[in-house]
Amino acid sequence: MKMTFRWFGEKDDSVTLSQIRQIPGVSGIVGALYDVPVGEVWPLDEILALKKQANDAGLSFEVVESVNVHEDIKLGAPTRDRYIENYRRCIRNLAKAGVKVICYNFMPVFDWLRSDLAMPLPDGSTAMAYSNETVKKLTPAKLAEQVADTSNGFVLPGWEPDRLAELRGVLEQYQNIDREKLAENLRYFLEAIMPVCEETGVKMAIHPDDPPWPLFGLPRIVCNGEDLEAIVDMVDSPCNCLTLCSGSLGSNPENDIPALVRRFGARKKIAFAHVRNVKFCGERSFHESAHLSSCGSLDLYEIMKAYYDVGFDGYVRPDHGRMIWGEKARPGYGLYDRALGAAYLNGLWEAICKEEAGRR
Ligand SMILES: [Mn+2]
Repeated sequence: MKMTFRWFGEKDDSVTLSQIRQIPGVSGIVGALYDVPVGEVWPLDEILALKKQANDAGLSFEVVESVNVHEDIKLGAPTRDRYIENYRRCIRNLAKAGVKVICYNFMPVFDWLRSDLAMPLPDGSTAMAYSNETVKKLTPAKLAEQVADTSNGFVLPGWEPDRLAELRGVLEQYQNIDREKLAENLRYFLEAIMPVCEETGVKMAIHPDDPPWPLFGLPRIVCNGEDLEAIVDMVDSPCNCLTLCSGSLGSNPENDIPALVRRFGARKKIAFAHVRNVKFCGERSFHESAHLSSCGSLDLYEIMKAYYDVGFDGYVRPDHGRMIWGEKARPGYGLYDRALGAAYLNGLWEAICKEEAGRR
């Protein structure tokens, strides 16, 4: 298990590389080039500069989150081949810089979605939350506005202004896209990029839909075990893998996360593990919590035990944290609570390893 930490770059993150370097057990960053427009090729020199920054700080850079998939690819538009070719070139450039895993998602229009970016918790911290009642009353445009207003001044990935400016047009384009069509477009994309992945050894790791249910009538195809199975079986390649995000999938109580880890870990399909906790608070409603099992609805010990049992040796990172100790940071991505999360996951892992070693 290689513990990593997401970093948004020098210009756009309140957290520094030297702070990340001091979190015990964290050996690398998960990064991206955030100023390259979706659909364009990431320049090799810029990727190498990011890698050098990380390496100079004593951290590796082997995981990218995310290379976003252009909307035309998801829509299956006639222009998709140009964007797919760019994606292939991007994979090659990332491979040249030593990147091993690319996290991506295939969510129409909206990346992750929350109704509240700073819900107060009883201990005085705040966390991101999703209330079905609230979202039902909002239009996509209203929700986008609300996210922009409450993001502490950061532009959140998936919620870039240029993307939101085209919101209405894009939503209309999806009117003829159902689940089957969207899945077919994913298959087309994967078939086109897998040869490059196999040649370069780069694994594509799809992130589950967040939250894992349909929104505003848009189709969703990465919501549960059945969906994940359909995707890994869609194109048979060792590079067609998953980012198993416990918090995203775990927002639906019907998703048994340890069982999913065992099911796909045994097939070596989990390239990247996002591990965090959520607390259920009603039908399709939840808030994010501290990583500890006792703070949320998921059993993090059972999740880490499942990773151990399948011999997981991929990349892991603590996922969203709460905002604590007065920190002002990108919602979900402050330093303190994620560092506590990493320490906790490392603690669970050490205990599981020693317990199992004693058994043998
Ligand atoms: Mn995640």
